[in-house]
Amino acid sequence: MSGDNDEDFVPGLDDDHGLVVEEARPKVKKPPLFRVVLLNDDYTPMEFVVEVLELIFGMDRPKATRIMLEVHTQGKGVCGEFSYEIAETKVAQVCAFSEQHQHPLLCTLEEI
Ligand code: TYC
Repeated sequence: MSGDNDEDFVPGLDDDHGLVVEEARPKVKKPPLFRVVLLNDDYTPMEFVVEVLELIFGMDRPKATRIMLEVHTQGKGVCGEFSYEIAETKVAQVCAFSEQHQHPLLCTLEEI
C-alpha cells in the first residue's frame, strides 16, 4: 500500500493531506543579566564590606576579601551576575544593611 513505505517519504508532504506544516519555533530570548557592582568610598570599614559580601552574596572569606580589595584599589568591583529581580533585591539589601550600620557603602546595577 502506498504511504506505508519509508522509501515513499517526501519532505513537506504526507499521505493523508498532501501537506505538512513545520512546527512553529517560538522566538524566545534569554532574559537579560545584570551585574551588581560595589563602589569604593573612604569611610566604610573593610571588615564591614567583607561581611556584606559573605552575607548577601554568599562568598567565602577569601573571595569576599579579594573582591573588597579589588573595590578598594580599583574603585569598583563585581559581586555577581543575576536576573533583574535578584540583582535589584541584592542592591536593596546592601543599601538597607549599610544604612542600618550608618556606612555610606554604595552598590549599583549594570546591564550586561
Ligand atoms: N576604602 C575603604 C577603606 O579604606 C574600604 C572599602 C572597600 C569601602 C570596598 C567600600 O566597597 C568598598 N576603609
